[in-house]
Amino acid sequence: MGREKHERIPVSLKEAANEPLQQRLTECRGNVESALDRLLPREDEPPAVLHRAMRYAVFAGGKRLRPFLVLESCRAVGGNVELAMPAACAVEVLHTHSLVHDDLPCMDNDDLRRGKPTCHKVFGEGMAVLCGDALLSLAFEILAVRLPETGLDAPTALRCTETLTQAAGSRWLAGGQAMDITEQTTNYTDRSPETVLRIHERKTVALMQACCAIGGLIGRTDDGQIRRLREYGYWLGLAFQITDDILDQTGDGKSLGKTVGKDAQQKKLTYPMVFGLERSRCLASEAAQSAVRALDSFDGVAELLCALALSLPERQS
Ligand code: GRG
Repeated sequence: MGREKHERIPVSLKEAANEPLQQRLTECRGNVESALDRLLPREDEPPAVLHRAMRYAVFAGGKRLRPFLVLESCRAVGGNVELAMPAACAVEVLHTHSLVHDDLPCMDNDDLRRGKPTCHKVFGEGMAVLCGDALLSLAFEILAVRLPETGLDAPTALRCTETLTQAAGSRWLAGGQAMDITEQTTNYTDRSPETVLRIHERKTVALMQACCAIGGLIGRTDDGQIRRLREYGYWLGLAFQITDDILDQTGDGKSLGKTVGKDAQQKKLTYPMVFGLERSRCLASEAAQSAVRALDSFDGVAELLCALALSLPERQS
């Protein structure tokens, strides 16, 4: 009502859309980091070393893409973005948990994350395991306690919690990591497109879909819109992870803030391994365009979500 119908962003105009996108991403990062600062235990609260580790991992940097998806999905359905801030923080805290555990010697054994030494390199392995555990627990505490405090109704807050719980569990995020590890130990005997897709859907896509759905839920939209946001999240997450695979081969470690070339070294099943680099680039771009198409019926109010999707295959960090 009273909102002009905007043209959908044509792919060729994606650069033009980048400035507002960059502005909103910067604004989102600032707001989310201030909110995270209020939600995380203080560094001097005992046990101080654990709280220092949690803050180190959360504030080491990071694009804050998942909170952006929560907030922008809420905005796109006309919701009150302020009500979505605790959920935006919860998904970032859960994501950081997964990074801390992913970097452990028993998993990917990485020394560098977000341009800094990984949590276990600074605090030791035992403390990094506990830091990850405490972050996972904090993510759900934020949803259970802080989200209802905004005045959001209890059934909606519960649906948000259910959405994140499912996305994180053994069928999705944790399950994707399990498949990833299994592929490495079996020396990637199965190099099929179906298998790499199954892993990516779990390891990366599911959480991004959950972020979009949670934003829509807090915006109190209908099931049809939630379905469209989920579909957008699916294609966006796929474009993101295919590009991540490509950047691990072709990217610059300094911009990425992590060691490159690890996928090949650890014999990970990736898109470039299955499809080659050129085809992978096309698939990332097609996935980004499918994300935009999923939001066709939003009539321009989801411009920045579309711009984000189109920017992903070009990303360097
Ligand atoms: C959540 C119960 C539970 C278990 C987690 C360790 C683990 C199980 C999963 C690891 C999943 C993982 C690290 C997937 C990779 C996804 C990915 C490409 C992360 C990098 O995301 P960016 O680039 O990172 O958005 P920043 O640092 O910008 O936030």
